[in-house]
Amino acid sequence: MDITGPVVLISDLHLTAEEPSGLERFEAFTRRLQGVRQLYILGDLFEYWIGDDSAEPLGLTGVCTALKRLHDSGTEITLMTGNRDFLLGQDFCKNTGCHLLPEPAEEDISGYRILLQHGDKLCTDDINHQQHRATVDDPLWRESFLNKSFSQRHSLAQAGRSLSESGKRYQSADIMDVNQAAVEKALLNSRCSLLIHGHTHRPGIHTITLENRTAWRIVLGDWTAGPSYMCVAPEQLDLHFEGRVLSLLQSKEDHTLRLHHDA
Ligand SMILES: [Mn+2]
Repeated sequence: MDITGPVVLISDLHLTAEEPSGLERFEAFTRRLQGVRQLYILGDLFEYWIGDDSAEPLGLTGVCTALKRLHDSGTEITLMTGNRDFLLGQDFCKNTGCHLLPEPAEEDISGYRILLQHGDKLCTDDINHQQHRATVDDPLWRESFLNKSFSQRHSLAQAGRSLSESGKRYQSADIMDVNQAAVEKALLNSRCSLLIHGHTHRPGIHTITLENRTAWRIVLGDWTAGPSYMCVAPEQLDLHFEGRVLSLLQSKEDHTLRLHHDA
């Protein structure tokens, strides 16, 4: 799989020392990114993160080193947090050379204005998840959590993870996907006709007809089957996942985008 664009977006790597092959895969991928102008990470880089003192005790210093090396080689790294690693903060960014990007964000990328989100906040049918997210987004909750000792935070996170794993088994496939009305609202509230998000682990490109325009929703894949990433170049957006490529190609005549499947 080729890295073709000056800007690359990834999400949902769910890196953890419990799966060393994932860490190796990420480090190898960052080496392939040398020369890329900008890397966006749209959340859930880590399976969990419980404060910026986590890297060493969680066995994740290699990831930080790989990011720092990439940054030092000239690639700008822009990081949005996800629902697993929402506690990534300024110390992590300082150590790795990343910029933190608040969610949602509208960014100018290779001539396109693109709405970026992790994606879980678009899954509005998942009421339990939205309640949990509202709790952990509260600055008072965060302050009190981060003031606990590392081992207390670790126990709480482990308990939360096992709850979330068992909870998922009882939810229907539909509930875990984005809500169409939430997607339309997010696009209408923005000046964008492109939305890129992750979280659902359902990579694909979907067209959306809004009141006044056609828009596209691009979903980044997770990394279970290998790196999934999006390259954004001035006339072409390529989504790589599971050994496939889906592309949006810009027409030379009217600058509209059309979907192209690989052979
Ligand atoms: Mn997520």
